[in-house]
Amino acid sequence: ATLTLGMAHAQTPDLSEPPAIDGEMVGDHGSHTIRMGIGLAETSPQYLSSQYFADILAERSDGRLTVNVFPNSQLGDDVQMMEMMQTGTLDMSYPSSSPATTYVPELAAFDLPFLLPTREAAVAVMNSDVAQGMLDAFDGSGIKALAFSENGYRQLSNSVRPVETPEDVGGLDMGGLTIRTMENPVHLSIWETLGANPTPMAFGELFSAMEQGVVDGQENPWSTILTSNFHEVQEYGSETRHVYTPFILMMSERTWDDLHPEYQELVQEAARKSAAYEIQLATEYDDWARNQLEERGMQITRLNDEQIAAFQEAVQPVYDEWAPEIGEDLIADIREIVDETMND
Ligand code: 2Q2
Repeated sequence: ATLTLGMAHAQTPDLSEPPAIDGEMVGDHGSHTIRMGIGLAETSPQYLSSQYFADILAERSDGRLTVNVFPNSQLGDDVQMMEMMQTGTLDMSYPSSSPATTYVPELAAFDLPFLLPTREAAVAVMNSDVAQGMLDAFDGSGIKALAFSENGYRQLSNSVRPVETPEDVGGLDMGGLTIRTMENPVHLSIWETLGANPTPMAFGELFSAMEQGVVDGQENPWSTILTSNFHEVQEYGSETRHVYTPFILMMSERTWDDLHPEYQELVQEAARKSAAYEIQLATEYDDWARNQLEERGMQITRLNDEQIAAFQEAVQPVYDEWAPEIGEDLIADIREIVDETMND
């Protein structure tokens, strides 16, 4: 992959190779070139797993299905690329679930803070019938939602001060931090509740907004912070793990409807396999990326159980406000899946 000029990308950890591509060759049902836009860099799990998706399609279709992946928000940001898939001007993308709540409001369950306490619980929820129901709910919107994978546990970073407590966010007399959020109402609510000044913004504009001091901070998984070089403009990190965000692998329904049923089956199979691989890569990246950020000068505060509990308590009003909107039953179903993984 050609590296983007001027953005010296971090190297990657020792990542697992993708599983060998096996399975039947599909029949000859014509050739398709699929354009896919993603937000992250070539070193990210999102990009590496998208290449694996492309390899499965090419190999199993004898080269008739080609996927060209455009990283670094080159084709637009999450909201724009979802609109482009709806109108059929873009074939695929891989946004977070958060900006997609405009299509499927139930996805906002994933934005509730501290709902998914462990990766095992998060993966169990993403692989559940409840989650499949959310993917199916896209049908008819112009977007075919194929699979969930891991964007990951979101961590707070900022350029002003170390953050250990909710008060450090709100700043009391110092004034609240200006925090960029995804374009999602629950995230706005989280940071308002913590006393920050939340500013929704497309991911592609975030680096320059931080560089120019338009925002003080943002929140994303460590691997995103590293592979997008945020440490160059963010001095302080706090291991808040306040939300676990999924990615959703998506295809334009126009593109999907154009594919022969045998090709559709292959796309769905390749989506599930590449999503599982992406979760494995994201897992291997997470702690490594945090350590890399520290090596590159970021001051990262790890929070102990009491400090996390203080954040959980401080954002309780978010549940009070949003649980009725999202659906108490849906949240209860998710909590049941979470509890099952915790009791094992
Ligand atoms: O904070 C964000 O916007 C990111 O977590 C993005 O949702 C994510 O990186 C996508 O832009 C990837 O296409």
